[in-house]
Amino acid sequence: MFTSAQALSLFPLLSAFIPSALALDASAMRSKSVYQVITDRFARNSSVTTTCNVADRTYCGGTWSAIASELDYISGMGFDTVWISPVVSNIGGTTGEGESYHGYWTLDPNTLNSNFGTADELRALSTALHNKGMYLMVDVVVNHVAATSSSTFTPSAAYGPFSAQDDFHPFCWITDYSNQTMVEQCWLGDSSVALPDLNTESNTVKQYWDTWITQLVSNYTVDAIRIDTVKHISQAFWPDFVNAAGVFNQGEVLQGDAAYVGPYQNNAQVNPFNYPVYYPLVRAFNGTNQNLQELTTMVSTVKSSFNDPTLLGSFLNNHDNPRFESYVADTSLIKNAHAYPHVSDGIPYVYYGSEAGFKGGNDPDNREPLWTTSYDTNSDMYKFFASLNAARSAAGNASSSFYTNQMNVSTLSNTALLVNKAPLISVLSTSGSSAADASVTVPSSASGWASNTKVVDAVSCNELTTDGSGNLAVTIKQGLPVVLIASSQKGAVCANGTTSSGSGSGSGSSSSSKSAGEKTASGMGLWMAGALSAAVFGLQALL
Ligand code: ABC
Ligand code: CA
Repeated sequence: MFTSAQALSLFPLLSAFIPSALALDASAMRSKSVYQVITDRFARNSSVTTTCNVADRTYCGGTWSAIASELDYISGMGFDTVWISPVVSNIGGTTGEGESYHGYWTLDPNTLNSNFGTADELRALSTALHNKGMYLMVDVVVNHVAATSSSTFTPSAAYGPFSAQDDFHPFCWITDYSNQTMVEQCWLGDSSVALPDLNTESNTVKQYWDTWITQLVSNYTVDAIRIDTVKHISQAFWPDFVNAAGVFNQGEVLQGDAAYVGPYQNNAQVNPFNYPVYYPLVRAFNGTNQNLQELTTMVSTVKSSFNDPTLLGSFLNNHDNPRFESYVADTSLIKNAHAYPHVSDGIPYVYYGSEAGFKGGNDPDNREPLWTTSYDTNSDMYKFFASLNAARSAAGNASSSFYTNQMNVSTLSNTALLVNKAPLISVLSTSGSSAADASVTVPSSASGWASNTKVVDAVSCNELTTDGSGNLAVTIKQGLPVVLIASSQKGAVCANGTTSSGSGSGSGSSSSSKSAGEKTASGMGLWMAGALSAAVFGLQALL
């Protein structure tokens, strides 16, 4: 079986007309592993040398074309999908909260943010990713635009399509997050930067956005979208929007209560980030010997609250929360916490800089420039993420149901968590790096392993063998995570050696696996139909 890129290279003429992308649907997305960047902070042209002070909240010079130049750095850790900041033009100048460098302060959704590059450069990033068998995820904001003051804000042509008073909900601040009508119809922001709330119940606004997302995806060959502020728009808005997008969506419903977040997946066709697990996950590893009960209970709650927990976005860090590393310095606790999203249900997301040991706290401190690290591919954490991605891909290759089967999570001791997502079985520890060696047993009843089965730990690359009953004795050393898979996968997870977390084997491995639902031949047909109809009807590009 050859890849789309290879297929297209056989037909150079065709490939000139058909985007080489294989847009991601839900089933294809399950096998993906996402690296999140802040476009302004991930990479910039080397000719720009100004200092980037995060506290200033100003543009630091990151661009789409500079991201395209660092794709090997990302794929070298085994990530195959890149989530970039919102791409549309934002309010200019400075505010009480600095500049719009993060991209969430929309001015005109019909034009691009020129700080990040041109339309051709965005397309070139998309193409560069696809040529490497990688995927582009774009962040989209449809809840609001931005203004420097709530009282002086007036809809005008500057806001592109949103120039009428009726396009907006009347001004009021969101002051009570338990009042859902207020959450949906009042404004986010504050006296420095107001986020005028769009009247997404209006047919004009709704239809604009549906057309906009179809064209954005098509114009830039976007493979998946991250949707901002999902809970600030009524659930009824979303099904048409996500269908118009036609690609996988991961949505931000910033709430820790699974009962609140669940309906967005179950009714509104949005796949939320797993904020319900995020908070207990941070607390579980926030210091040694934390109680693990809250996390195991939440895993059960999530299972009963969501139609499909395997499509949730699993993360430890992102651009809105203090980095985990700002709470915890112990490298073993950090590794265990980072392992969780990779070895559990859902699509793993890693926020840029986690591999570089960044430890910024609250926004804006958690948005450090990455160029100061010289894109070091030899750091312990860089290699650790490569091992995690390799283990996850190996499990997906070993079992067709790996991504869709739901895990079981339980405790093996007060400090050891068993994450059982066969054929990947992990023991995560809260004991910290200075703890004495500790032994736990993974029972055959949980793992399903037969007697005398050889397994390998993708982190240490040590091999272990089950006993005559199929039970496995695991020694936790220095509080490090243990990520186990059948030894037949050793070549995939520990290609270069037998010791250390740095197997360095993750390069490109996860992008090589294609799951059953991936749009291959038929997807190409769709793209061809799209290209033809665009040519025939002269489809007007909004962007
Ligand atoms: C700016 C400054 C910040 C300053 C802030 C007030 O203003 O930079 O330093 O603190 C963008 C920028 C930000 C900017 C904001 C506002 O715009 O990135 O730098 O902050 O101008 C999304 C994006 C986010 C983006 C926006 C706006 C939305 O991911 O990057 O911000 O487009 C709410 C929204 C959520 C939003 C988030 C920032 O604010 O719902 O969509 N994120 C509670 C509420 C949440 C609320 C959260 C805010 O507080 O329920 O709705 O998020 O802190 C749990 C509970 C949760 C609770 C948390 C705190 O605790 O279960 O409900 O969340 O236990
Ligand atoms: Ca709203």
